[in-house]
Amino acid sequence: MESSNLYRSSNTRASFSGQVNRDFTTPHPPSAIPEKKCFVKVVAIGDSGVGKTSLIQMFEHSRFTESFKPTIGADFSNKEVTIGGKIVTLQIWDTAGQERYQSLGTAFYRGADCCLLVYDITSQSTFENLSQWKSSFIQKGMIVNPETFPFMIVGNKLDIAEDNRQVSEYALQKFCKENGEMTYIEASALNNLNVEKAFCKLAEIALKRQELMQKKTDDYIVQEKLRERAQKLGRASGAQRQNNGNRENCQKC
Ligand SMILES: Nc1nc2c(ncn2[C@@H]2O[C@H](COP(=O)(O)OP(=O)(O)O)[C@@H](O)[C@H]2O)c(=O)[nH]1
Ligand SMILES: [Mg+2]
Repeated sequence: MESSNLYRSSNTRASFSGQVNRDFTTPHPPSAIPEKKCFVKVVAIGDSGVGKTSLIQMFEHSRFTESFKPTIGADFSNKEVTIGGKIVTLQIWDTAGQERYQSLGTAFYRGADCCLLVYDITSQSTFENLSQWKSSFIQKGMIVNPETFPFMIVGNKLDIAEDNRQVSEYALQKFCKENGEMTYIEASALNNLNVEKAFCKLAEIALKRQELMQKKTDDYIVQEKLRERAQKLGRASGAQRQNNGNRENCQKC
């Protein structure tokens, strides 16, 4: 069992699978997020069957189900965690890996603060598809500054890796290095190994990025205000000079 500084409060759930033409698609559009938000939208993606739902279920409810029920469309739920002394609401989106739902990606990915890219350690193809998942996420989610966007690669099913491993740790490290030093972890939803660590680490990185972006916006606003003020002062002293000139001319005549 992992040590835990987490606690759960409200757990909200919703599922979507049909046409995306309602308001739910952006539960927290960036414009609606308060400045000092402690809110992180996490989107879990990856091939069908890699264990996305299982990882989320284990993280949220500490339970594991053997049977495989494919996720339909997408599903989100909220969980509160404590990170660095702050209470943070994680809104976790569990998406379907099947082709037929991929057109819905745009709606589910938008407004994401971070992304959990999941593959199955015992299936090489699920690992090879990560690049595709990542670029599709960046494109459909209209991710700004994708080079600094927090991705966490999770190699799931570590419990059966000993006999069935198809993806080496070296390959995982190499992939992450080549893709902008992405964070990675091997985990097991079944054994609850590194599950909490994966979500909390990712949320921590996402929060840091949010703070940095907020600081950049604050600095920009301050710079703009200073520039405006300098312009006003410049205009005022220009007008003053003009007035003085006019007065001198008057005195002469
Ligand atoms: N051995 C093992 N099986 C897992 C693990 N995680 C998920 N599974 C199984 O893999 C199948 C697919 O899991 P699911 O979470 O539905 O995958 P998803 O399609 O990515 O959401 C299910 O039968 C799970 O019981 C794991 O860590 N270890
Ligand atoms: Mg699923």
